[in-house]
Amino acid sequence: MKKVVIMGSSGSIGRAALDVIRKFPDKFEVAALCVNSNTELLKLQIAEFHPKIVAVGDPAMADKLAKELNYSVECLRGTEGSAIIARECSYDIFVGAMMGFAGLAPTIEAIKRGKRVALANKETLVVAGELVTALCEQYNAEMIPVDSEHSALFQCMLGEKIEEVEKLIITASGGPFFTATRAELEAVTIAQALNHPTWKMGSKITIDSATLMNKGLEVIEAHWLFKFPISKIEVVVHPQSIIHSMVQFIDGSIKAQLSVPDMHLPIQLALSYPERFAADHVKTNFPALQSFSFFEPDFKKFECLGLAFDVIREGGTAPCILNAANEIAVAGFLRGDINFLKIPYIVHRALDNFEIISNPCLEDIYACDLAARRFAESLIN
Ligand code: MN3
Repeated sequence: MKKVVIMGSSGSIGRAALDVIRKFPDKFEVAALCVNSNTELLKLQIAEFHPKIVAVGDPAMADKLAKELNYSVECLRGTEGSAIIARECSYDIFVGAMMGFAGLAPTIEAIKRGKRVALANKETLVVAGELVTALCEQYNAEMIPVDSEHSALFQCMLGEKIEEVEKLIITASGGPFFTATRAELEAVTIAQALNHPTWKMGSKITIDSATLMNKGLEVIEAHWLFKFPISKIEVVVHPQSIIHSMVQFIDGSIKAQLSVPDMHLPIQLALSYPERFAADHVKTNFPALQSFSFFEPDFKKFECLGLAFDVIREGGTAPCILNAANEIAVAGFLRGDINFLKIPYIVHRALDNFEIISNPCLEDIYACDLAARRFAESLIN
């Protein structure tokens, strides 16, 4: 029986992880759950999965929940709460499915204890890839990707030698504005941007998919996860989202991992690996799919994608600035304060505004994140 901690249990990945655990009650049990503020859903999850401890990011919501539960379950508060759980709780697998930069601190705690980290929070590798991968080696922690593209690359790489890999080909759905003109992008509404063609996800990642920043973050994530040079990572638009990514080898052979889009599949594998468990979450019917198509991404129209390649070449704190400015810009767009094309503009301006620190320590990363956020906020106001 593996004990699982889920950070971000109210989000789409966290809920899917609980679906997998529900299906395999003899394999997994829930040790702890963390949410940012959705305590209504957390209460239902506590009643069903009986974690010994939970954490709620919003301190007032945490206190309210502790009272409602009559203190029958330990309820930690604030951002420190999830870090305490990662550091002190008894568990085997840490599912990192929280949103944004907040995922970094608890993930580092789990790595330092040499746990298996099922990583869905891509920001952890984006902002601190060098540091985090070094810590994984130092503490012998195992990082298994949950992001569908990285799970695909991971599966294609099983049994292969990294030196025999020629390139990683990451597929992108292209998002809802794949065929839109630049003028149409200028006038995009929040509702249009939130209407993703193939995946149902949280609002931040859905906007990132519409700007292709999500694909950019995934390129950075793949670079660190597989320790692979950015010059050998390619993005190809594949609107059906059936091929989740591909690996091309030095002899020209290509391996791909396919299925209809369903996050249960990569989450289950991250929990069960090195085994595969029989499950019927995912049903792929080829005749019904009919056709696959592929296109080159438009770097001019989707500036965020090119910026992501740039920050990896620059290194140091550049990816951290990109991520912080993007989080603020996306929040601004979702509030209706800025238009869609202001998102890449703000990220670009933030990258131009700061000196890049090479080989940053964790304190540098925190300071850089805060400064880039403040700068991005000032551009919105
Ligand atoms: Mn993805």
